[in-house]
Amino acid sequence: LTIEAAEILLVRLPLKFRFETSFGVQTEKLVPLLVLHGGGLQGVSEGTMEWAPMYREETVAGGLHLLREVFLPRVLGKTFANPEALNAALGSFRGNRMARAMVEMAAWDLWARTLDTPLGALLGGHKTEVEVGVSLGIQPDEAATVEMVRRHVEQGYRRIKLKIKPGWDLQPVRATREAFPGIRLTVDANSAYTLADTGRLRALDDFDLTYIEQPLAWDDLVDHATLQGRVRTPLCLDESVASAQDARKGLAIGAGGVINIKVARVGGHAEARRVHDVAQAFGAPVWCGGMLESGVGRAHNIHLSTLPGFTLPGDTSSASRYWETDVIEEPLEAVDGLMTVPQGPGTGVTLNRDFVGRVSELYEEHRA
Ligand code: OSB
Ligand code: MG
Repeated sequence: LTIEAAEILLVRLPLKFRFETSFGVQTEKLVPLLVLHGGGLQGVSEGTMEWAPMYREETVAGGLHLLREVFLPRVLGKTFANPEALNAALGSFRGNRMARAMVEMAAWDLWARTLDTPLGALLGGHKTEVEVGVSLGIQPDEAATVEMVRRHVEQGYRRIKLKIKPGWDLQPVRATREAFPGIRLTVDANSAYTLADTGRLRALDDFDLTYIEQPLAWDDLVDHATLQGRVRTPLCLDESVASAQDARKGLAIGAGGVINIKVARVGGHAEARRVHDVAQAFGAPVWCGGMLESGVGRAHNIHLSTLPGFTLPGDTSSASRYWETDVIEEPLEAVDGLMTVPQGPGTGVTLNRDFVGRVSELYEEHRA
């Protein structure tokens, strides 16, 4: 695995829907892309940090700085035994896992292409299709929520996740549960509550939710354990699991019963697999989360989801829900809630150079 050159691109994609969460409203996605070149092949990854530190602490600008000044200089012109050896070259740096994951994930794609193997198979996955659900943003009222849910239930999505925030939680959940008594339903608060809201969160126990995702602070495990002692519904950890060690600590103290694994949030595929393995040891189901990825990140997510512990439907819904034009050539479309794993080596998808070249706000080539 020799890294001969790297390209950084930055694409701004308009979202087809207004996506409101407890931390804000998104109408477009700023997508940094990294291409690593070696042996006549290329590996591609996507940064999933937001433009501002709204989800976790990382930002697009911070990630680009780290790529240019810190991470790429340590891998360019070098040869590594495999992607884990490459990641070890970045191992002494703290945090900033989404930025590091850009290098690690592109290296996995490149390595899998070098070995002429699909990425999922290389990670140890066997599935040829993965179950997916949708994450639906906060709507103006109950009627709009139910209508939105209906459209996606009709498309066959295997799980509906509603974004909630203080003041907009029991209402959409009650309306949705009444309209669709049998669906797999979850909520995601993106850290909008505190233990002072325990009563309101406990009231969600009446609606047969599969889990309540990240109700408390983004950097907390301890309060989640206290809350889990007071609600029946399993808590699902998203923001507050940045590593396999976090997963171990969280599950050991009972901070939740489910983990949302986002490959970039934990620093790449190898760490994501370690989180998966820790969860399996605790008997905790995991699923693959999403960050409104373009086709590049979406394809990585699909491959990760082929690992056996991913027993709950993920967030990797059809790319056409999000974008008029994607940055890859292949469509990534779920049919009846099943996403087919792209065939071919690596992620199995190809950058649409034409489109990306036309819209990219940034183009840099880096060499040793
Ligand atoms: O918490 O899972 C989250 C999007 C951006 C930031 C955080 C989250 C999300 C989603 C969207 O829920 C999932 C998707 O459709 O990609
Ligand atoms: Mg979440």
